[in-house]
Amino acid sequence: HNGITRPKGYRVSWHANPAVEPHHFGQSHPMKPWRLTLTKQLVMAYGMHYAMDLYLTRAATFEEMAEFHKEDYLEFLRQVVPADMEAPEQSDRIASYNIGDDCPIFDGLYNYCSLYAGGTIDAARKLVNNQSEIAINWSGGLHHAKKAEASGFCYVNDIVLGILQLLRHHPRVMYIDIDVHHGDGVEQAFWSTDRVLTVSFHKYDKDNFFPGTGALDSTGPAHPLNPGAHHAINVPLNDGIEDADYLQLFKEVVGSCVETYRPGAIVLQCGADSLGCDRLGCFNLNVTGHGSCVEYVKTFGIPLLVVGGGGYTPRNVSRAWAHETSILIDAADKIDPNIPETVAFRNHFGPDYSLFPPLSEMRRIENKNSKAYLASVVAAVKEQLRYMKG
Ligand code: ZLM
Ligand code: CA
Ligand code: ZN
Repeated sequence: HNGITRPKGYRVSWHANPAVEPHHFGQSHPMKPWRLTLTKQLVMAYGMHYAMDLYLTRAATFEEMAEFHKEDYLEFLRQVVPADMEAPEQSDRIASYNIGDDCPIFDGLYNYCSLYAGGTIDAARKLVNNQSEIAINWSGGLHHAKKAEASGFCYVNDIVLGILQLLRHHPRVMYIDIDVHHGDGVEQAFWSTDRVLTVSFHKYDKDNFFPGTGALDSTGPAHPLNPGAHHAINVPLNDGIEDADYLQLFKEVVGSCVETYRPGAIVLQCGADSLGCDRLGCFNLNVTGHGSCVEYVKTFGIPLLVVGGGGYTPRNVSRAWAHETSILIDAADKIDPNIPETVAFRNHFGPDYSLFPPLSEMRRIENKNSKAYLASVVAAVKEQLRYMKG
């Protein structure tokens, strides 16, 4: 075959179930599971699947999801149907679980949630069992879901479930989140423990950008005797940040965190809504800039669980996640930047048919992050890490 062979490098496992892809959130809802189909088509057209162990993931069981979520909430997700949205006797429960326009009830909802959660749980177990060094589940990364509440297109928090698996073997796990939104659900789940260090980079505007949390001084529980104190790191950003500044910031923050915290495993959420031209995002990152963050995390050589997340311009989401897959298998230099003639749905990648279109120039949003501001954020994080060391 003409695929990519991987003489050395890490063992990489790919965890997916195509049954996730046809689920539909409803007309004109920004979240499109179909972007996973597009990603897989790109990965396969480049032959990257030859360089990974491929696993068809199973649905997470009710009991597995109940390791984080409340049973009554999971029971609700399991039995609710779209028609219940109009049933008055259900309206209290629907409201209490935060079902609505962002998180609608659609056909197969429970199946969708259990499939993407099963993928992340399986991926974490592969790492723990030493059967893989880098495990990828692009259908996961749904960082807003709470114990008993849906939020921001997320119903079940697969990341929390994956981290709980990793914590069975690793004393410390680091979570890194490059989605344009704050990783609030993961932060909240591990707020009171020092066994997980959460680090989120995000657009922050308390009143005008979802979810409104993740300020620089939101660093963990206020009480110094709470073990979680100082173990939440937030990197709030303004509109329009670009590759070079983002990467420098990312390296300084993540590098210092890894050095200080010495995690046994890393979970990296690669939300692609931080790319330029995203339907919901407001940053100016290119596919290469986003990918450089993944490449940097890989250099630590620490067992790595990679998940997806947001990303609302499907052609760019698939470009980014295909490029990042190539980085993880050490094949980025063997990838033709011109998208292969053979790829399915090739029309989506026109008119440039490039893996690296100039996203930062196509809808440039004014960069509101001064060098001085970014330097002050780095200084604050380094100060926080001094406290963390105790
Ligand atoms: N309205 N339809 C990121 C999650 C972001 C909360 C404002 C709902 C939308 C958005 C839904 C078709 C991740 C909010 C929004 C309209 C209250 C958000 C359905 C357009 C549509 O056209 C839409 C009827 C919808 C939702 C835009 N929602 C944009 N931004 C955020 C949630 C998830 O990327 O971080 C991880 C996967 N919600 O701003 C409102 C305040 C509900
Ligand atoms: Ca984030
Ligand atoms: Zn997002």
